[in-house]
Amino acid sequence: MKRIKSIVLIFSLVAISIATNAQNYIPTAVNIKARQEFRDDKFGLFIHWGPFSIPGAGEWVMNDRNIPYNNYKRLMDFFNPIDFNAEQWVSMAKNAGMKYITLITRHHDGFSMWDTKYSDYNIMHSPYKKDIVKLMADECHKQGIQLFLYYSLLDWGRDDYPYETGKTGQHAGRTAKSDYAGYLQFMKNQLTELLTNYGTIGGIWFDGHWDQTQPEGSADRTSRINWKYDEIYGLIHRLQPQALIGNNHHLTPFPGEDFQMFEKDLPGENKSGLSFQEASLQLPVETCETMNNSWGFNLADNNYKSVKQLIHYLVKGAGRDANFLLNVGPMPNGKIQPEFTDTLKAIGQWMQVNGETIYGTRGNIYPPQDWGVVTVKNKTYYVHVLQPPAQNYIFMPGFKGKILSASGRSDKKSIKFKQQPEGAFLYLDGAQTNAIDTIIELQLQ
Ligand code: FHN
Repeated sequence: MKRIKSIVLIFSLVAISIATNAQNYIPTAVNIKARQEFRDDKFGLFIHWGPFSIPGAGEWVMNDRNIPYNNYKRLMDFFNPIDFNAEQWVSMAKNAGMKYITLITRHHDGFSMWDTKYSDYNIMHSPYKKDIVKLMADECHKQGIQLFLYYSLLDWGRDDYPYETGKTGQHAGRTAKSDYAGYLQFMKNQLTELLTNYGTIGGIWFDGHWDQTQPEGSADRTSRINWKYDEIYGLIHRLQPQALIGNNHHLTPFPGEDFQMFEKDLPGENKSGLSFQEASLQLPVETCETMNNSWGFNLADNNYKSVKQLIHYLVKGAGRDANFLLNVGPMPNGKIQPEFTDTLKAIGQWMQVNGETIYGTRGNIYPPQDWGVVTVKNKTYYVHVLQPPAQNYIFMPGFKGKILSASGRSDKKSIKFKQQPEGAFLYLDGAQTNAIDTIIELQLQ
């Protein structure tokens, strides 16, 4: 009898844990809709900003220079971005053709950019004393652009974060024993604030999981701690079911996540050494990239990418069915440097003319080629020729769909084509070409 009772007990415990487990996460209808809209949006602005911007040495300055946390924290006393203007930032993103903004609310240094009850290390204790998340959320809602919130799972200052097993933040000067249960509760409290006080949120962008794993590419990337994502993700989906959860762990998506992100890589590529994971075919995919080589404001970084390079990244991403989240690191005074604003303006002008070939399209329908990619909307295929071919034609190997017509998108003039069993040929002689992207529109049967 005793044995039967314990078997029943074990079964009940297993059933309860299955029921609450993110493994069984079934996205709600609003979440599925939000995923589709996210895929349609294609282009977003990433903003890395906070007291870490003050030294002008990137957002990792505390870790890179081994600054003890109690010294580093003093930056809060100088963070007074009097030139910050949410209206200007949101307009800048919209004019660049971006459909959403992903804002750092708390990076690895643990500074909270909003009025949080759960940590004194926050914007209300800086001389600025205004809730940045609120200012941005209100403006995003006003201008009709989605706001996603970046939230670091890793914390370089708190001693309840399991820093003993972490890869970074080792010179912060922490000695007390960590306590993940306490830290988890802290994160849940903060996430509850973010998801209740700022209206509708597009999603939560987690980062820092990799602090507790072997480096990317290692055979075993098991986390040294149990983050209890089912609790964290469950909370978010309960508070705002449409909010999309993504986690920059550089692994295949975990149960409960709604989109997958890549960092500094197009899905399927691994130039950064961070992207060994395969691109998800089920979830929306996003890739983020910097305008120079830094996320946070960096006075020494002049490695600016050209407008052409960034448009190519956007187009190549769309061809692979991925959104592009392009970063700016605003200056500590709240202004965004002209190298960034000029580039965004130019991308916006390109998007005004060519956005139709990007927004609402789907990629991965035809594989990327050396000459470029294809984006698709219904029966229209947009052939993006990014590298002009040496010969006078584009060859689309293995292309099977029946082409009814082909025309240059800019001049609408017909383009000669030929279809053979081995693929399609599009002839470019006489076609209007473009130095950034020659777009050919194919109508399919
Ligand atoms: O450490 C961060 C880094 O500062 C930045 O936020 C990027 C953005 O993808 N993510 C982490 C590195 O993987």
